[in-house]
Amino acid sequence: MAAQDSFLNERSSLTEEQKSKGFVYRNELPRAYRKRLTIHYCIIGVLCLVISILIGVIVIITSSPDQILVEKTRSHSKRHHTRPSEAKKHIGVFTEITESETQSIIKYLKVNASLQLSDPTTARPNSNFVHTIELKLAPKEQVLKYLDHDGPTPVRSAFVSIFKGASVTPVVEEYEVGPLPNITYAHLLNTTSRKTRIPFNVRPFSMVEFRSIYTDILPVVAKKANFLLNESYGAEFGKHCGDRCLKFSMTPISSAYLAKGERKAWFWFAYDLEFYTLHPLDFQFLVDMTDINPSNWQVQSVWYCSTLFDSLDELLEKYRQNTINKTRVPYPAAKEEELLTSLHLRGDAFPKLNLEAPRQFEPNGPRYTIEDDEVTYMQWKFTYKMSPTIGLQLFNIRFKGERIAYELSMQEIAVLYAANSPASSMLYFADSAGLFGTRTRGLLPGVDCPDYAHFQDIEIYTSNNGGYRRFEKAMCIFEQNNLMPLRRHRAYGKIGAFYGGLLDINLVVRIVISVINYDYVTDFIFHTNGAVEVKVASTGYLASGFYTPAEEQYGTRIRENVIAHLHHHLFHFKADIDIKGTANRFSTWTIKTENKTDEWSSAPQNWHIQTKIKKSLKHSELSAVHKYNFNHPKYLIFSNANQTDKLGNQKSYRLKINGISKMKLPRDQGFEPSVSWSRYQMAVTKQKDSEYTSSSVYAMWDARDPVVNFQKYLDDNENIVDEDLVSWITLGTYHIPQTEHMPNTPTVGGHLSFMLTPFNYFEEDPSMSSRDAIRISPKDKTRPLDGANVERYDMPAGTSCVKDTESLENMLTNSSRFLFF
Ligand SMILES: *[C@@H]1O[C@H](CO)[C@@H](O)[C@H](O)[C@H]1NC(C)=O
Ligand SMILES: *[C@@H]1O[C@H](CO)[C@@H](O)[C@H](O)[C@H]1NC(C)=O
Ligand SMILES: *[C@@H]1O[C@H](CO)[C@@H](O)[C@H](O)[C@H]1NC(C)=O
Ligand SMILES: *[C@@H]1O[C@H](CO)[C@@H](O)[C@H](O)[C@H]1NC(C)=O
Ligand SMILES: *[C@@H]1O[C@H](CO)[C@@H](O)[C@H](O)[C@H]1NC(C)=O
Ligand SMILES: *[C@@H]1O[C@H](CO)[C@@H](O)[C@H](O)[C@H]1NC(C)=O
Ligand SMILES: *[C@@H]1O[C@H](CO)[C@@H](O)[C@H](O)[C@H]1NC(C)=O
Ligand SMILES: *[C@@H]1O[C@H](CO)[C@@H](O)[C@H](O)[C@H]1NC(C)=O
Ligand SMILES: [Cu+2]
Repeated sequence: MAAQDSFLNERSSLTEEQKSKGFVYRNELPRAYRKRLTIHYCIIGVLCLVISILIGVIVIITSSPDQILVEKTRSHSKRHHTRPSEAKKHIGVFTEITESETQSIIKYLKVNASLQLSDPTTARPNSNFVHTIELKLAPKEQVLKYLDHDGPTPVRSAFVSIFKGASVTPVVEEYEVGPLPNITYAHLLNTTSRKTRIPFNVRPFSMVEFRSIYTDILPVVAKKANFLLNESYGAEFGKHCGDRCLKFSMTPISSAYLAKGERKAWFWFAYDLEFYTLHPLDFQFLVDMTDINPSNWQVQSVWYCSTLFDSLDELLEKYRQNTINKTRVPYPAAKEEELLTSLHLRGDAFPKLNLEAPRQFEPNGPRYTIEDDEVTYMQWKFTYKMSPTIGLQLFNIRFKGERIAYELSMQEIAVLYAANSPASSMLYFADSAGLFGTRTRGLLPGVDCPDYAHFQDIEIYTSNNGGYRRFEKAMCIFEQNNLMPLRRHRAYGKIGAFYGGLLDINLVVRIVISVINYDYVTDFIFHTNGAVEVKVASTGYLASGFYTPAEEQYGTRIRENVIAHLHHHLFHFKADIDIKGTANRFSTWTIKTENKTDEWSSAPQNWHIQTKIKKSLKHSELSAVHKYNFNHPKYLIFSNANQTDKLGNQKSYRLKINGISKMKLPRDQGFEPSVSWSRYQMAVTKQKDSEYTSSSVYAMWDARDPVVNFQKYLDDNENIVDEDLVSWITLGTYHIPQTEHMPNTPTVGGHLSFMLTPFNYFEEDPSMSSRDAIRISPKDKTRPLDGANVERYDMPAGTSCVKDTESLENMLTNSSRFLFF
């Protein structure tokens, strides 16, 4: 990711995609064939309608629980539609702060004259304004009492961050405001787990600050340097650039690389073409933004043509005097459609015929329900919430009525670059500064999620969006099968032939976080066997820099003047796991090697080497940190010691991590303290309400003294035996770019994931109760090749809406040879 104002702004690449889609779909079929296809589909459409009417009738006259579920679903989630905002929204313990609550909070705070609050749409950096408002989750113990034991409704309050640029000592303060809806207090949060009075120089960027960058910095630089920019690159910055324009990017500098109290950023120019992060130029300038008054911000160093100048004036003077090297790059000649950096179709188009790609559909409509923020799917139930800062959080995740996890959420996305030039080498991004809740929107039906998915709008308050706003299609929920058997067995042969199989059918909650150039697709996947999986993949554009030989070892030259730099993607997740209650323990089961004497062996060599399990209960937070070691393969097990099955197995869930990555920055050096969580592939802490998140919106700036220091959560080294435990998982990967990452990096091969999967928790696989399974048994056990019965557990035998395929019944009725031979 490269940082500039679109960190906060909507970007409009969709229209481009739609344009290119029109091109893809141009008709290449002979006219007659085209007509036939159309008619065929029309008939199918009518058939579908008839079938769904029939199903509707069946639903009404029969009353098996599953069918009632189908009926309920229909009235709740409308396909292709987001739910309208209800006037009287049900407010649960996990419900994000509502519009009317936001109004009350703002009103309450505005009454307090000492806060001098400005409206964020007109505020300046030296004003006070409310940056974010979100739910302050009630203490877990209270929430559980309320949920499980009819306890009192916990007091509802909000977590409010206020930028106080107008203070004598400018500061960001974090308040708790409550109780909602009839507010009586707004007090500074009181916790030792994070700073709640934050030095102003480590504040996250805001629309307010960007407005000043546009008015106080860029015009000054452009006015002086546009002639140089035009001579060097054939383009200019500002209003009068015509059709050859430059765009700026911004690299905020972590406090680790600055004197105490300073706030600085590198800016650099790129061609304003699709897409500008692949069109960087070698003009970078450093701005001191420490002063709260933007008119005192100063351009300091300038980097141009691989040379660092002490000031813009020095560069311009030497440039005019011709005493320095000059860059001469022609403005890209190609039409935008032909640029290798654009997302328009190009090359030898395929497929040759206008035949649609395979896709999934729901034959009988959705099989899940969404009531307020609660999703029910088969044996699963959970509540979702979209926080402006953290983004999507899932709460109270239950399987068969038992809580498996109290919270599951992403905490941070970091991208750490390496480079020679100043602006690129200072790129250390902690993306939550861009406010994840506002980065998720605009999911495209049929591409980002299946067209039959439920698309959910969200509403949140942030100053960056000028107040309480709705973001459309911010998340989607859909059921799918991933075309992989969850389980199957084909027992073949003359005796005992049978077949049993079940697809991995699951429910997906998906968001795509777009942060300038990168798009992070994050899925929460609920499988029918009681496993819940979290998966993230990145796509979108690379960030890049101007190529010089000095950049060679930091990346891949992907075009004449462009190098895409090596970078490290890191993702941090929170999984508040609860196994049969909150008193849990964590053990590692390590695979060891033993040298064993085989007493029964008659060979002269009577010993043999084999593996064995060593179970090790972890007693304290520091002893439970997981640093992957190839020599010691491990299972990570969360158990309830008091819940053993009759065989003595402790009921447990296993955490399986698929996407470990080694942090190569030394501990406590540079940016590293802001992402101290990345020291561990997994860590376990005793649950504390105050240790709510592992990162913060300040992480991009605060390395000198992190606002949230995850390491501190571990350093008190609490006992973790039979305690309420939280697991923190780091996923990551290094990217060394390649030319094929133009224009976009693919998600293919890039999925990182972890999974919570039952481990001796159930006596047998819970998916055994799935009526989506199929069993095939020979009609006559002694003659397995002479026909077999298909058992579908009363499920419909398949709606042939899209294409007539031979039914399994037909295929198997007189010969099952292909299966059992
Ligand atoms: C007003 O805000 C200040 C902090 O700026 C706080 O100390 C004071 O208690 C607030 N007054 C009321 C009535 O909430
Ligand atoms: C809040 O105040 C309103 C109006 O005064 C009152 O009707 C309502 O019951 C109060 N709500 C709570 C939760 O106290
Ligand atoms: C913070 O909370 C602690 C414990 O609840 C209390 O002793 C202390 O006085 C509080 N500090 C402030 C500044 O409110
Ligand atoms: C840049 O320079 C070219 C060539 O001198 C000139 O035609 C053009 O108008 C300049 N661009 C701007 C925006 O002034
Ligand atoms: C200009 O570039 C050349 C070739 O890269 C280099 O040898 C020379 O030192 C540079 N001159 C200045 C003034 O930087
Ligand atoms: C295993 O034990 C036997 C008998 O003590 C010994 O001779 C042999 O070297 C051992 N092998 C290894 C690999 O340690
Ligand atoms: C486990 O059960 C024993 C006996 O019922 C009880 O004393 C103990 O507190 C329980 N421990 C936990 C962690 O629940
Ligand atoms: C299966 O065999 C029966 C009896 O011989 C026959 O009537 C039927 O048409 C056959 N079905 C298929 C699909 O071949
Ligand atoms: Cu990458």
